[in-house]
Amino acid sequence: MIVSAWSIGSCCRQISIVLRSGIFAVGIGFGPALGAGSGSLHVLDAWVPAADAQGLDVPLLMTVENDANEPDVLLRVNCPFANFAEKHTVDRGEGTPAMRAIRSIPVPANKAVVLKPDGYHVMLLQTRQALNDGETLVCTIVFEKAGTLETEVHVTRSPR
Ligand SMILES: [Cu+2]
Repeated sequence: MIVSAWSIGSCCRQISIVLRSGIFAVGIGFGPALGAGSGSLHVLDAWVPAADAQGLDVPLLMTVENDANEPDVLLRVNCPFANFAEKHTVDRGEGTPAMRAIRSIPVPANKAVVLKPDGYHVMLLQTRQALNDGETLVCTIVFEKAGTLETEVHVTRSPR
């Protein structure tokens, strides 16, 4: 199951490469169904760690690829399997690195932002169900310019 989940991820990547090279007919047909996004902003490889219980806080990790010449901003996330979602950054000062909630996650122009536990990420709070390894869920992500994108989220015990 994990293998097929990650092969979907690399499939998305191929599609966005196709989009960039200008063969639009192929990309438009597959993009929305795979959660690859519309236009020049794509969400790739979204995943959450598996969890046996509900009521937990889990990170939602993904790559946001912005092919536009303008910066964008990740404003909100809604996942039906969690009560709340926060955007986090990690502060590194004198002591131990600490997470902090922020209003939005910047997505620079012509860049791919990799959300990760020790940098910008989304934290899902109070999960409403167990998250089973191999399962595929769906979340909605709202960007300031690109608008609302639906993306598949893979549950995995062993990320790459
Ligand atoms: Cu966090």
